[in-house]
Amino acid sequence: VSARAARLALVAACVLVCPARAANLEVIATTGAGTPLADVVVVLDGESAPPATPPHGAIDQVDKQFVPRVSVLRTGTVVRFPNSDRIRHHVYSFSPAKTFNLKLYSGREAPPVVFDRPGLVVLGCNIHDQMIAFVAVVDSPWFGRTGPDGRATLAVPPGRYRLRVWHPDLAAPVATREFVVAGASQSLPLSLSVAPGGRVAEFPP
Ligand SMILES: [Cu+2]
Repeated sequence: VSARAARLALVAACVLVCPARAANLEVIATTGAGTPLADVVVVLDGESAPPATPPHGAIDQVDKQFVPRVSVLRTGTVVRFPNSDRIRHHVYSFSPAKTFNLKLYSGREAPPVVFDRPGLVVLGCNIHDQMIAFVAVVDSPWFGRTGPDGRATLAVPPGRYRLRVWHPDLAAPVATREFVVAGASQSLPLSLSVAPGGRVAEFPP
């Protein structure tokens, strides 16, 4: 087989099985005052999603804080809870989407937790009241969380989606809306009003 024929066969195979090429969607989140806003969760729910390879994640405990404070995960993700502090923590959740209890432990003793249902899971530590973290569990593979610069980049195939936006400190919920991803890269500016210290914002179902 010549190299050219092999290349043509590869192209033909790809036309048959490769999904449409993903476009980069850049989320740029700021507060009303224009400050970059970290930990904004953006989810695009599409009509068909590729099957999940069993995904894994981790939520660490460092200096009596959960790291990261906000996670967004696909349903079915297996999450480890290493404890990097020299003191023990007791991680729990009363959230309906995942109720669990990792009794006082240190190091890597705690068994992993499978987040097997969509929804928001709020984590706490039984010993340290200030420890709080949020896990947004979603059925879609297309999601992101903004970093300290307020930005997140999602690779999403072109198509029509339902857009969900969430942050734990949202002053008012952001309405879900239809969002069209074109073939080219595009940006999604989000100006969000947050009220830290208030009630945890409801995660849009
Ligand atoms: Cu603790």
